[in-house]
Amino acid sequence: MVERLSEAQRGAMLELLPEWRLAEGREAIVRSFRFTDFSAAWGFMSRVALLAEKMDHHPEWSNVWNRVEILLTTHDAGGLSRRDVALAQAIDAIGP
Ligand code: H2B
Repeated sequence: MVERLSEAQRGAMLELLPEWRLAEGREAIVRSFRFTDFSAAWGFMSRVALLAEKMDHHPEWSNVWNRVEILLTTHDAGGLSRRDVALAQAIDAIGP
């Protein structure tokens, strides 16, 4: 079982992840990406999907043509955990 971060830990986490913001209405972080076209957006999503599967931690996300919205939270913890931080950092390293 993965532990939910404390409020202080959440604050420290956000400092590590300047591109991410807290979601409204639920304990989660979100980031929006914009690419040149659908092909670039889908390529990015494919890379994130392989990473997520390897990390056994999966995003809630959506895509509209060149835009990708990613929301991270840990369902097993009922909020944010270090797994969200790890996946967010790995996603940041991929792109756009
Ligand atoms: N992804 C996310 N975002 N939160 C989880 O709690 C989670 C997951 N749990 N991916 C994993 C899979 C769990 O269900 C499996 C059994 O390890």
